[in-house]
Amino acid sequence: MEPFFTNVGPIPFEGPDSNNPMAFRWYDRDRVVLGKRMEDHLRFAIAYWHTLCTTGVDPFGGQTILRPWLDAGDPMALAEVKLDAAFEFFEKLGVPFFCFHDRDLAPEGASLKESNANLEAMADKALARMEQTGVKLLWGTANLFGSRRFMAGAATNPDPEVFAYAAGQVKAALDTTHRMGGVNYVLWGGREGYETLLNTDMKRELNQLGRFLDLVVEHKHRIGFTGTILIEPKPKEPTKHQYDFDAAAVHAFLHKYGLVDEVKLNIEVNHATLAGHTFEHELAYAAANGILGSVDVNRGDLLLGWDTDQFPNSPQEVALAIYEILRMGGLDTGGFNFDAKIRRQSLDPEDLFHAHIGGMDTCARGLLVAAAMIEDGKLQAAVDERYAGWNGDLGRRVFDGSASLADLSDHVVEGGIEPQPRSGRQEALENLVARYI
Ligand code: XUL
Ligand code: CO
Repeated sequence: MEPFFTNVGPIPFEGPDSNNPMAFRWYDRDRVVLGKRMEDHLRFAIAYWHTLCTTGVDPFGGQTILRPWLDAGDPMALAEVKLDAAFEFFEKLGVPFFCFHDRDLAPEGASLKESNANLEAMADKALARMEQTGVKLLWGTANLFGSRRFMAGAATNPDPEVFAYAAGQVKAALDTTHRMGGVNYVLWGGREGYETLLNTDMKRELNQLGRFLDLVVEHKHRIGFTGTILIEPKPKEPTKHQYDFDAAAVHAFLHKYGLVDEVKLNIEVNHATLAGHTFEHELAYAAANGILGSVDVNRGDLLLGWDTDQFPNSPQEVALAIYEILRMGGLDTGGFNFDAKIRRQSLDPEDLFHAHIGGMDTCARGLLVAAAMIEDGKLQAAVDERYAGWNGDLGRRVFDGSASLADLSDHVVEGGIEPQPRSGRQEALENLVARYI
């Protein structure tokens, strides 16, 4: 096998003083932070679709990024060339995991049967590379949005034959993920939404989506897959309105269909911001409700209103997100998947290394900052102090059911109570955060 990334060797850790662009300055995988190795906190994964398949195409222009496996030729032979480059990249970068869509690992065939056979064959080849390199699978997923047949949705399609086709595709992708030792399976509903209510029966579509998820969970148990099923919320793009809009919408959906104990969330930065939230808001909401599973780490662009999927580069932003993750005890089967792509003008194979090294270093710095925030404990102490009143008798009576609405009224009226507002100290806390950066 000829190497593809001929100008780059394994990426070493050289520390913050290094000027070597092909070295980590912060990501030191064996460094122990809060009792755990950095690698085990962050569980980095490479997104096969962006890292290997990005062509630079945008709505105004075609392919700019050239790769041998993107040339014309026998699709299975090209998929293998791509696989070799992928594992060379994973190994040189030193990441523990990758993630894939069925159709970026193996090409679509002339029928579902043929596509499934392609996927099986490529999974065998991937498994061999996984054994050689020790790189593992964080999650697999099915592409239920690219093909023309899914233009009106997959599970939410008006045609039950499309629902069945999608079911068949997910079955194959989940079976394959299981066979490859994947520790999660992701469902991102790329076209599970609508363009116009004029042609949409929303109630029916939601029931279809609930039923589909039920079938996936049932199949997971049938085959003995012990990984986590994850839904990835996104408010829009490609659809005008997507049903799995944000963490709160998915949480309500899981409750309605009785799946809240079966399914968790994969939260993505740029999806959170498209929904009008911060990344840490989505993480905090999911963590507060026990449904945080994994993250797709990337960033958007404040001045562009779409999903730009750029690599993270702000340690402060990432630190606030990791702070939420650490506070909930860390990701269990989840990890940090770089659902991020290089820009249209980033043509060189080396640009892929710069992108991932920067993203990994940003997350590593974010982890160190978040760990300092936890160890110092001042932020948590300020929050504890703010709510301290709830630990008293009144707070206890509200929650143990011993105080009715009338009792609370009496408490205030008879006690002549006038609550005294206290400062929220936002600026002081923001300054405190700035000290850790
Ligand atoms: C699309 C997106 C997907 C999912 C997997 O915005 O984030 O790549 O992560 O289908
Ligand atoms: Co994603």
